[in-house]
Amino acid sequence: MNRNNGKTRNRRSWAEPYKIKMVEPIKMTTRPQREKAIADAGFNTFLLSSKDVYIDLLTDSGTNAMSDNQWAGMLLGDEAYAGSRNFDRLQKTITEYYGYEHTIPTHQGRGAEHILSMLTIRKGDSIPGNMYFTTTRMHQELAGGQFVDVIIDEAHDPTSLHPFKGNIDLDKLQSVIDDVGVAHIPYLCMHATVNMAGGQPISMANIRAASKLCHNQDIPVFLDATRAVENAYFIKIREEGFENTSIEDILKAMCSHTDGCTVSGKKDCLVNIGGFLALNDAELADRARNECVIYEGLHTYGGMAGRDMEAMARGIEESVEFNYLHARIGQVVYLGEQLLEAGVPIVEPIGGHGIFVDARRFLPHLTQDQFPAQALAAALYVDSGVRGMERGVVSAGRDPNTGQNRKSRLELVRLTLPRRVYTQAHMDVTAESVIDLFEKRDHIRGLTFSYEPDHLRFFRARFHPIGGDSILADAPVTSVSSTMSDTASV
Ligand code: PLI
Repeated sequence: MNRNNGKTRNRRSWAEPYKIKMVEPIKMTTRPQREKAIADAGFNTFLLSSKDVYIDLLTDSGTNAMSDNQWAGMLLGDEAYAGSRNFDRLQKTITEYYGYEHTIPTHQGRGAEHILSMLTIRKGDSIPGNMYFTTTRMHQELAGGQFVDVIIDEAHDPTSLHPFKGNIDLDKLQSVIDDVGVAHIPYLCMHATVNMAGGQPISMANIRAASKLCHNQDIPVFLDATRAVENAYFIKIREEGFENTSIEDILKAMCSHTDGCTVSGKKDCLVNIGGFLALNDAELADRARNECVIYEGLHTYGGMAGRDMEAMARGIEESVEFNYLHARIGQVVYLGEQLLEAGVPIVEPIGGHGIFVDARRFLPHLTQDQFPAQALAAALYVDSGVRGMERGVVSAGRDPNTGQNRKSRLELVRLTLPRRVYTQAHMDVTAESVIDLFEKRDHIRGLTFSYEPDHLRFFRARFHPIGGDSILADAPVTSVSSTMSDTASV
């Protein structure tokens, strides 16, 4: 297969702009070992021990490989409790690349979400956004608010080929504002890229238009810039007028339309831990520093070591290099194209940080209350030791007001690619396993809960297969009708 990022088949291939200097051995397991491991883990891939995983595509969060330059920076950690030099360097780098004036460091992305939510949301508020993200919505709800989805309809359709499925529907946004009133909208929560939609980007035109709509009505806009660099890559290759603009300039232009951002540094910033809240408003930043010292750590480290901040600053500089991004997203495309060629249903267009297999179409014999995406992730692990993650009805959780399951329209298994970690051969092994499973898909059993935690249940829930003890049955499984009660779709 020619690795050409979905363009013409005749172009010459590219290769990663780095070479491997150090390796981490991984264990090969047998199928009986994996059958036992997944049963012990309650058929939840989050509960597997990493030592039992062959190719770990659970997440791209904190799983990045750092460069020699970043590791060298780790030795320059200034571990002073207050006023670390590495914080100054990080803050300058964030201002240079993202454009915001004030940086509040946090232990990871959800720390920034917590601070922003506490400072801006009052009980009864509504927060419109381009699709929910699990931790973001949790913090919005804990602060007394409620998330309202205003993403375009195409985002909920895995087959739609819209190039910017992360876009905000301006009519939906205006009607939320009209319904609840400006006073009850603390901010627009804008994600770039949109994780739960399949790593789908938002266009510059849409960022500009949605921000203008909000700013005209004095509503601030905060960007979840966790994967904004990857979003900038899509703007460069898909949006007219940006072909010749650097990733750096696109990123800064995206941020310039917003009032601040929350970032999990564990993704684009090419590190293993850390995050930040960045703001333009000096007064809000000051209040955020006050919260930071309570929940995260002093406002010049926020839960990160000095060495972590140095690595993050260097990672940000590396993250905007076009050739790196081309290889990173090209690897995702390489995996996705193999699956598409074999007829495996995945979310299209292929997104930025992973392949999202459409479990509804993959397992039509299972109803959503049998957790098809959870079941498929468990079956994939048993087949080959590849670990993916459910992004469907289990992740969507329950409505805090009614206690009913939120029936997500998307029912996906995410195969997320850590940055600079795996090779083309790992992608081949993954694709072969998914394709083999697709051929015996009617042998995959549904699941039922055996333990359901109160919050963010997908992390720690446990399940049991329906009609047997193993996730893969010896014979085809017959379909059963749905009984799950649900509220509004998410
Ligand atoms: O995992 P944190 O706390 O560093 O970041 C939370 C977070 C915020 N926004 C977005 C878009 C995320 O994707 C995100 C975390 N994502 C994880 C853990 C993931 O596996 O996708």
